[in-house]
Amino acid sequence: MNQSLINEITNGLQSSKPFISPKYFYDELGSRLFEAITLLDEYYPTRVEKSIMKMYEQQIASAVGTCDVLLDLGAGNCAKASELFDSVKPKQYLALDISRDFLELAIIELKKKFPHIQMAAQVCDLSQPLSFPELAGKKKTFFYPGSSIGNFNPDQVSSFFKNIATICDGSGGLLIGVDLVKDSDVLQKAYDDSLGVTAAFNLNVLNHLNKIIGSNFDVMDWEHFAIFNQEDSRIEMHLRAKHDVSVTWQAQSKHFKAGEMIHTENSYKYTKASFCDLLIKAGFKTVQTWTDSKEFFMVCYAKA
Ligand code: AVI
Repeated sequence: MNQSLINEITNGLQSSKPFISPKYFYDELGSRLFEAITLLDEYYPTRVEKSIMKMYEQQIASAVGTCDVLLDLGAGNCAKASELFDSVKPKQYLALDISRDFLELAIIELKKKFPHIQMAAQVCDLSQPLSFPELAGKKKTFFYPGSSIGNFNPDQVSSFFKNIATICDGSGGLLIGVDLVKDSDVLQKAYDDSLGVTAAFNLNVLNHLNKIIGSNFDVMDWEHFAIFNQEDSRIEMHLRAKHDVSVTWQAQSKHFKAGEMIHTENSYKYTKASFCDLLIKAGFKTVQTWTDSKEFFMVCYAKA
């Protein structure tokens, strides 16, 4: 067992406001449950982002131009980035993701379809600073779709954008999708769907922790809770104890009273202006934006 992971998770669970990092959602089952979420009617971001990418394909292609390296942040099954290959014409494709599960298989399949592109997969935690010294001097396009940026807090977003702008070093840029502020009912349903897929995704993090730290969480003791926090402009996901629960792991134990919660995820929702402002303040020179007709979601290209 990796002691630093155990310490990190222990700090979260033993905190006065217990939390689990959302990066622990993505074990094999978690990745599949997330894929299932993206197919739900209520979970509009994936569908709407896809429609924006399709509707403005030409404009986006001419804004982004071609590049030497396409860096796919949070690549998953690599399907979204592969749609860009024809327009961006990368010589090299680097797929990064926290979970190895889909990544390597997806790359093997993609290599068959695009043998002229040099491809590599790298497991990577995007909450840590990125560095690609081996790519210095190459024109880089970073691709970060799906509003995964919403799972960072605003301070982390600023550092993340500065990190990318610095790596770009005056050429290339960042093509990114972000979910926008909207009616709280629509948001609420997207994170508390009628089939309970999001509930299963949220609860599964406890099974994943049991494997990582040897804890004895029982998902039957917990329930999914999602709420839109207007003030902080974010959906919060929590796990709420259905009754008093005691959990033990390693040499640790924690008692949760009935109703006590573990915070598992924030999903920030931005306005068009606030998001562009963050990109410009981080050092990008210009930002072009595309949205759907209801302004539910936005795709941006920030030029370095
Ligand atoms: C991965 N990320 C952008 C999703 C989101 O919408 O914040 C994760 C998710 N959580 C619940 N449903 C989907």
